[in-house]
Amino acid sequence: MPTSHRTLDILPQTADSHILSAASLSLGLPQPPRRFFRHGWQSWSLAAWTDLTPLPMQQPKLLHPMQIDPVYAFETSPHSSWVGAIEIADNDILLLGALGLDAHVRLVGDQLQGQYETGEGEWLIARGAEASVFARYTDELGKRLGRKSDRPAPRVWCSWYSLYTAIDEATLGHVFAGLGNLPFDVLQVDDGWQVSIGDWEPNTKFPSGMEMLSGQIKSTGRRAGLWLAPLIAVESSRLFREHPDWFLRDARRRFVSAGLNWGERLFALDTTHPAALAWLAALMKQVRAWGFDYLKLDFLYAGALPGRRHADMSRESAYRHGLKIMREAMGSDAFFLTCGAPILPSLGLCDALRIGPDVSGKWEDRRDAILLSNPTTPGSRNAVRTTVNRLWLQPLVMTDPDVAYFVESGNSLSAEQRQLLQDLATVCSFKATSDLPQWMTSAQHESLREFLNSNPGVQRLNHSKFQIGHRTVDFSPALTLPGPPAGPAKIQAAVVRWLGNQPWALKMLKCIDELSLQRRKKALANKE
Ligand code: 9PG
Repeated sequence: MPTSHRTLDILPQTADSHILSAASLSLGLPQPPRRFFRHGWQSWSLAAWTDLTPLPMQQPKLLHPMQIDPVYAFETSPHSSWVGAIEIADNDILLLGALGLDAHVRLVGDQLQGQYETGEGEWLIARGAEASVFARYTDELGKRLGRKSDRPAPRVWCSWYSLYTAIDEATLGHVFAGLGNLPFDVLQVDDGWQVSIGDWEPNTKFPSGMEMLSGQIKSTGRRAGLWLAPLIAVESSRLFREHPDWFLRDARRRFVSAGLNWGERLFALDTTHPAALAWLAALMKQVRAWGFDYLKLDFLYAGALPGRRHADMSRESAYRHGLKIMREAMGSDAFFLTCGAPILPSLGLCDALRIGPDVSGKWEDRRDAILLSNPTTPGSRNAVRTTVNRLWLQPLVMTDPDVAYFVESGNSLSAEQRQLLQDLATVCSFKATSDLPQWMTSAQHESLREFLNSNPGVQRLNHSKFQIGHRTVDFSPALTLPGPPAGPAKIQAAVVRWLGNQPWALKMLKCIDELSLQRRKKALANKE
């Protein structure tokens, strides 16, 4: 396909916008901008307004495939996936946004540049107030990829942030009973039920099987939800051992890394391989047959990693093809939440999309945030920051900000920080928690009930401030980025960065996490 480069020296006037086609595009800026809006590739990757100095490279590098677009990890200029924007002056924003897949934006000197990885595609160039340029962008994306359905988001209880992988039949049964008549629409079972990542059968902690588990949830009048990560497999899984040909490889025929988690290397399914696609469709049908109709499909970025594929397709088209096959197989009546998902290629095919990294019981982890310069790891401040910067997606998809906390035990969040997460859920119109009823005081139980039942009016006052009912809520304490390590922290950072890139050190961390999980489980058993 012939590819074209376009150069524009005259910017659009305020409140003006236009669409043009080009493989690559350069916009000459009259003066250096004040700030740059960068948009991370997948759910967990950073979205934020930053100054123009390049961000320090986030660490560990071993986790890049799992946290950012690994192709652009070493970019030195400010970089953004699909859409970038600059602030020229107060209320004067210039947005450059791709309307197709596999496109990136960067700021190089006095030029805002856009580039498609393959072929030519459309670009929107819009100038005006932040809210209006992003509204123009979502409008055009909606025409091409699809818009949000009218159904309201369900209110979800999810097992992850209280129990992590320490779930089993008895513990979940106890929790479900304890939730009583709290107004949840879905009880969602997260990671921990499966034999292995890749082998999606119930493990020995679920001896009565998956139909029993979904039946137990449905008997309370709610929908049953299940977590799966269908596009990855760990090295030790049967799936990977039996079907190595279904997995992505690089030009030298080595398996492409999809990151490292659960103490193992992760590999990525080729979503253009016919047998892999048939397996994915059968898996979705199996999960529906078990009785689950709220599916949280996670670690989906793996389908769009660079590599050699069975069919010659761009990486994000290949991912979108896989997603479409899964959507068709699960049925349009299933509720489909995508997580760890590349943003643009997920639009129009799922009901809801996680738009930030995981929350956690910590506001900010010093090791991750400062020593490793990593804004994508689980942490509530990271989650609020990226989620607020992705609210422009709201007309296109239900935006999942992750769970809010109501209990005081098991987390170190302040009352204000817990409130901020609850307010973010209200702003997103997506309410979820993992709190255990056994850990709630009666006052916390009632405030959770009130939160789930309430429907206050929400009005955005500016980028970070919202009117929620009668209260004004300001998310700005979460939006800035911590600075690079300084003074003695520099030496600490060098050591932690080195350790973070040793697979054995990451495995050791996993063991430490596992020990603290066991302690949590014991504490839980003692409360029962
Ligand atoms: C289950 C969890 C939960 C959670 C998901 C996802 O290392 N990482 O960068 C990393 C990020 C997120 C993550 C796991 C690892 O969590 O977002 O809600 O379902 O998987 O394992």
